[in-house]
Amino acid sequence: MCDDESKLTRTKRQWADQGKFLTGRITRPETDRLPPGQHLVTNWPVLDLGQQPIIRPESWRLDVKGGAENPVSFSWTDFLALPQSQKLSDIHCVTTWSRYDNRWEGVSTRDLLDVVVPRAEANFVMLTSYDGYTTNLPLADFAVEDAILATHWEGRPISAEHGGPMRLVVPHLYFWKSAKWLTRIDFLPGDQAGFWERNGYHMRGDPWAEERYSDD
Ligand SMILES: Nc1nc2c(c(=O)[nH]1)N[C@H]1C(S)=C(S)[C@@H](COP(=O)(O)O)O[C@H]1N2
Ligand SMILES: [Mo]
Repeated sequence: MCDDESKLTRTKRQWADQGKFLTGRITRPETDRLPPGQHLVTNWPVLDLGQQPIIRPESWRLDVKGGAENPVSFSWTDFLALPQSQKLSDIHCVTTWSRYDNRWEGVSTRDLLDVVVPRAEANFVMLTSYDGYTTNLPLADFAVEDAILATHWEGRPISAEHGGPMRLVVPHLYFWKSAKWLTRIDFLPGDQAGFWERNGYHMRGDPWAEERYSDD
């Protein structure tokens, strides 16, 4: 236990030294809330590859595998036993819609990282979902304060079409990085392209910099 804690503290200090937790959270004036090229919607469109898996809680798993000091395969019960958080954030989809003030509940990515502890050499994350979807992002972006492995939206369980029972939400990147039906997380030393990233989309996807396509 002592050993684990010193390892965790060491990892966190390394992240702090590298500025890993400093990049995502940006305070903006209300008038500057909509990123360039976006328009506001009040509905919540559904976008995916067209195959929406239905996962029963008994068979659901979240496997945190590659690049973790403490690899864990979470059952639904294990996952609900992690510390629970609430976040309020805006959605920015690369197809140009944005939706303000979404209230999420679930497990913050930081609380997950505290348990699994990425290895010191981990700098990127690969996410894999039940529909075969993959997407990649820097560990620093995955680890921002308002990123959440969400089970609830506006006080209700997230519907199957929006990625229930659990989806990632990383609000400061385009929404394609927010994997629905997430089932596997791998930490990698180098960046690897996920599904849309192999199909012409940007490796990072910052809406404020309009990082839409790979040649931007
Ligand atoms: N598993 C999975 N996650 C996914 C996708 C997908 O096809 N499969 N599509 C992405 C894209 S392109 C967007 S815009 C958002 C859409 O989420 P929503 O349908 O809840 O609006 O999910 C992202 N996460
Ligand atoms: Mo999207």
